[in-house]
Amino acid sequence: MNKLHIVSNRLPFSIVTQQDQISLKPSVGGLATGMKSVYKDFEGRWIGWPGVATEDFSASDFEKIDTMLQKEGCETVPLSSYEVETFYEGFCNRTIWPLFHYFNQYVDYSPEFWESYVKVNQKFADKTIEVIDDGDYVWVHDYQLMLVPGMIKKKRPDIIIGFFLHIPFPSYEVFRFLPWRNEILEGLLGADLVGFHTYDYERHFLSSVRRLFGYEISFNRIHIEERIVLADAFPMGIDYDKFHNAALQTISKTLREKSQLHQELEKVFFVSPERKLILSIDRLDYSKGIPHRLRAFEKFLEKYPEYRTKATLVMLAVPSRNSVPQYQQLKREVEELVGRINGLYGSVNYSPVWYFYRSLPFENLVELYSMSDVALLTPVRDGMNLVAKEYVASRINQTGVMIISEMTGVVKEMAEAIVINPNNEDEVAEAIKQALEMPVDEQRARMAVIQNRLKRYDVFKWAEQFVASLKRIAQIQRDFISK
Ligand code: ADQ
Repeated sequence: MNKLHIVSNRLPFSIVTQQDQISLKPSVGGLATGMKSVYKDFEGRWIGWPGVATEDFSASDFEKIDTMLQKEGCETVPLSSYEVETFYEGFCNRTIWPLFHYFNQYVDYSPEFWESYVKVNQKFADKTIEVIDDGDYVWVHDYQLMLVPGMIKKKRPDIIIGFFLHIPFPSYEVFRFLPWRNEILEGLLGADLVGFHTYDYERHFLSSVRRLFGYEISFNRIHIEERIVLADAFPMGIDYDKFHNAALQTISKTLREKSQLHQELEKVFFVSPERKLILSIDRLDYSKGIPHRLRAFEKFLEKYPEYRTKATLVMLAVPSRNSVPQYQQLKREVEELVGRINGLYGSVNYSPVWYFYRSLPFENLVELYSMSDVALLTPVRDGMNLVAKEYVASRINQTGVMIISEMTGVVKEMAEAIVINPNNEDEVAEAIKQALEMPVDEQRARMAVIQNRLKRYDVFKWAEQFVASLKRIAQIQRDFISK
């Protein structure tokens, strides 16, 4: 049987140490969910970093971790703390992430970061090559590993490789800033299939390939000497049923079963039944447009005083990349804005913004999704945005309104939402009003269409279609060579 191996920066487990006991905690993220269905079926290995630096454990403990992961079908790529700093926090999060999200002013072009990126990508490629058998497939994920396809292809030209980028691929005018743009493209072109969330990102990629290398491109096929590379769009979905079923359960919970958060929220509604909840959930990242959202909400309260006391913004931000200065600065900015709005419009019985700087368990997340009248998501740039899809899946009675930024990948699947430009604070303020006043029939009509779409194309379908394309390209490649 031909196996399918997954390669991603992080393995689908995190390492937990409690009273000197080391254990593995499975990741519940979207990628892990989608991939579990394919890599188990194909009996492949998952190659990645366990999320801890080698120095954090003794050699024998690290060996223990390695053995535990092996049993779960994983192959470990160990990284030293220097590599974590220069590869992951460096080139990945201080060079590629800001550049690909159009934050050129934040990009750090240190050659030291690039050198580390090359070395670490080689480690991932070498580990993958060790486990490959003839006829296997490899699926590499995301911006941390863009050189890996090329590195594998160099040693194993016979292996069919897929690559999926989870963040935007920027327009050529932005991509060209990168001193190592040619090397990155060469790395990606080592894949036989390069996947993106949207057709726009695919187009940007093809345009960079054309301009930098001048390869012949017909439709979405790139002709490189004796091979073909296919670029295509695969919008990533979520585990729709998991969110939908959890939301169903939330509704039927008895008082005792409800979480503290749920009970607190119900108390608020009891005191003021007309109170509306507006929800926003993201990692605390400058690409998510969090200050834009807060300023727009402030404008909304300023312009429509009748909503002071009647509308609360529940804002969840998951701590992220704390070691990068721009993230620390963003955290301060968000705290100041929250403080300002609550100071201006708050009272003993009313906090305009409830701000939680933490990760919440799945159960609480679903409770919030199902209790919120509006989801307000304002990224200034976002590859897809799965939160938007999770909110939709959790709306059992099909009420609820989605306000979504036009700068996200998900907007392509949500034409029925209220679409805004996050830089236009007046427009966002008006959108909040429109959402809060939208008749229930209209909410249901819009939500039903989005739900049907997302239900059909869930994370399992996404993975299945990518793998099906990978198999098709294997055939195309063979036909092309035999011509
Ligand atoms: P992210 O930038 O992390 O992903 P997103 O797609 O929104 O963004 O996924 C975030 C995930 O974290 C969601 O599943 C959400 O439920 C969870 N989450 C957020 N806040 C949480 C909280 N407070 N507590 C618990 N869980 C929380 C990157 C790209 C995206 C792309 C995905 C997938 O930046 O554009 O959609 O990969 O490809």
